[in-house]
Amino acid sequence: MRATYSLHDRVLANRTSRRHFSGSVPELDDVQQKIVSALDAEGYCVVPFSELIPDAATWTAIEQQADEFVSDTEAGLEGDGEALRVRAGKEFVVRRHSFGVELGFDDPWFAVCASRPMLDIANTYLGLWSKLQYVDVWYSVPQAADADRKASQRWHRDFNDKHLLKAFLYLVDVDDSTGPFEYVPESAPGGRYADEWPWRPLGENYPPDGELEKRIPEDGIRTFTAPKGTMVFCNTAGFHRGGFATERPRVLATVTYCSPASLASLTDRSYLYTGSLDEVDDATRFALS
Ligand SMILES: O=C(O)CCC(=O)C(=O)O
Repeated sequence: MRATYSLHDRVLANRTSRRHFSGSVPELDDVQQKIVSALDAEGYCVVPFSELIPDAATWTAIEQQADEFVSDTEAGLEGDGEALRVRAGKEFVVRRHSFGVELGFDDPWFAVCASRPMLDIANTYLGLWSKLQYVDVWYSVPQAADADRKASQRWHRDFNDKHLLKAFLYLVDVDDSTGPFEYVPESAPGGRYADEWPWRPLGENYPPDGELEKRIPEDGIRTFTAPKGTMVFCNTAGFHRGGFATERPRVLATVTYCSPASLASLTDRSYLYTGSLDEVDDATRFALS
C-alpha cells in the first residue's frame, strides 16, 4: 500500500490532478487568500465561519442539525447507547454519520464542504484537485479528568496522506475542559518540525507519550479554545490531538480533503454522494467522484 501511495503521488493520480488544477487556477477572495497563506506558512488557520460563509441561513441550518444530533446522542448515552455510532477504540467520539452514509447538497454541512469557497481553498493549498473524502459531525463525550488519553486524543500525524486539509467547525464554545483541538504549527511535511517522527504513508505516527513535549517547545503548541462558530483549518499530516473533553461535550463538524493518491491507496470515502454529478462543475465533480 505504501508503494501504491507513492506511485500515485509521484506519477499516477496526483500528477493528473495537479494538471487539472494548474489548468484552471481559481481566483480567491481576500478571506480565502488569507486562509491559504496562513496554511502555507504554519499549516493552520483559524477563522470565524461567518467570514468565509456569510449566509446566515446556512449557519442556522447547521446549528439546527447539530441540536438534533446532540439531543439524539444524549438520549442514546442515557439509554443503552446501542444506536450510537462509535468506532472500536474511539468510544469517546459519537459520530452523526460514520462511514457509508448517503449525502447530497440538501445536507447543509455537506453543501458547505462541497462548495467552491471550501474546495477552492483546499485545491489551492494542496496545489491539485482534491477529493472530498470525509464529512461528519462529532460529539466528544466527557472523560474523567485523570483518564489516559487514547487514540486521536494523543499527539499524532494522520497516516493517510501528506497532502491533507481538514477543517473543524466548532458547534459549541470550546474551552480547556471541552477537549480543544491542538496543533504544532510548521510540523507538516516541509515545515520546521517535519523531521520529528517524520510523516510516512502508514507510518509510526504516534510518538510515545510525553516525548513530543521534549522536542517541541511549549510555545510551539497551539491550543484552539474558541467560541462556537469558529473554524480551524489544518494540515493534519502535522502533529495534532484533541477531543479530550472533561467537563462538557465538544461538538464539531469536520471535513477532510485529501489527494487522489490517498483515496486510491490509503483511504475510503466516508459517504455516498446521492446527487447528480451532471449538475456540478468539473472541480466539484472531481472532488465527489
Ligand atoms: O478530535 C480532535 O480534536 C482530533 C481529531 C483528529 O485527530 C483528526 O481528525 O485527525
